Amino acid sequence: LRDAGKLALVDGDTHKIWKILDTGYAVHISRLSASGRYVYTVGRDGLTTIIDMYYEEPTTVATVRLGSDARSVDTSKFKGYEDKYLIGGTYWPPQYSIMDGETLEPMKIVSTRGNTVDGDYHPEPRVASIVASLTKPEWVVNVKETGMILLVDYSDISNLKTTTIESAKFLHDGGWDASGRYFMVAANASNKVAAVDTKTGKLAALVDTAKIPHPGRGANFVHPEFGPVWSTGHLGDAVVSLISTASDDPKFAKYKANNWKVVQELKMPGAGNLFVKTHPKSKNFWADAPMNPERELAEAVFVFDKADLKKEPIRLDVAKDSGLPESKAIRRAVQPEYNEAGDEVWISLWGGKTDQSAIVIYDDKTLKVKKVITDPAIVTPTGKFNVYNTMHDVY
Ligand code: DHE
Repeated sequence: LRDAGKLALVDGDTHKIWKILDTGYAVHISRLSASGRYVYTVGRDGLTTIIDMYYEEPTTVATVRLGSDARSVDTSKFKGYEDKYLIGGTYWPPQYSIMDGETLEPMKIVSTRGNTVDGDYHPEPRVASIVASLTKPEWVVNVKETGMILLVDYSDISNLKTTTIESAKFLHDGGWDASGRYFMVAANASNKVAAVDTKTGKLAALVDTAKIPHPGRGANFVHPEFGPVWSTGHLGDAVVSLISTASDDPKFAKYKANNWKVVQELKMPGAGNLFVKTHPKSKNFWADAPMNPERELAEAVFVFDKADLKKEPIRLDVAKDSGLPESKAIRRAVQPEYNEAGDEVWISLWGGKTDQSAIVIYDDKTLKVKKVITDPAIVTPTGKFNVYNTMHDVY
């Protein structure tokens, strides 16, 4: 609940609000512990909170200030290290910190200052996305202004090993490909997506894309013609780019020639996309356009049929479907998020601080509204993080 500086925990079965807890200022993202017991939130003021969901009522059990400006946090997820450490990245100071996963005691503070991929010195490169590997004891830490991707190996914290991979400047958000081997991250102002091979610890590719890719964590599916793809929307172009991803699975060997190419651009009715999402059990692919200046695009989401992606997407008018009275201000439909079963899609209708906002829940098969949560406490909802899907990188 961005402008309220709070997090709402919502019961996915009953669609009822379970508890609302304070977080940092303009809370940004939430991540789940490997166990699924803890939620980690990070506010833009750097305040990170751990919420224990195994109490009678979810309870904030520890907090730490990572710095004064932050966007990203994740836990350690590799077998034997589950939730042992927490890592937080800051915009200011330019650094990442590693903390004890339970107490949040700081253990390591590592500056990101250094040279950019162009060779210039940068005094305050910001830490953008951080994602925990499930296949190795490491985090992928993306440094915006230098274009450096750090693979931080936490297996021996006292002898911290880091691989620094040169990619492209202005790294932002990203996610895993379906195999969990490649990390795909937007170098948004360079109109590129970097693919990092975490098995070899090297850059697998730099993919030229349409303008300003903005994937969130992206979306993975097996394309009927091109095989496994990871997708990103674009703030600067009216397309969704599908990038062919390599796979060790012999059944996908025939797609190898496509790897690391944009194999299709889905036509969106306008630019201003922030997030895309799909689910292995769904035949749909959802894309928002909250940053488009036109109301009929910003207040809607667009649903493609994965079996026929050339077909025009279905437009769902989220603001109208919310049943809320018309508003002069544009209420942005943002960030489709599936439930664990893959049969519901939750969309935030992000109104102004004093407007009534909503979370609109669609039936993924019928595209009909299943439920609208308009509790007055739901103030400026933006990101939603299904516990199971966020724990297991299902997107
Ligand atoms: Fe985000 C992800 C940075 C504005 C909602 N955003 C991210 C990530 C980064 C980032 C680095 C990846 C985190 C990760 O995976 O570890 N966001 C920034 C900015 O610098 C920017 C552009 C401006 C700012 O000053 O913060 C910005 N972000 C926004 C918004 O205005 C959004 C739409 C509403 C809000 O809540 O602030 C917004 N960002 C999100 C969401 C995610 C995110 C919901 C996670 C998406 C997911 O599904 O994982």
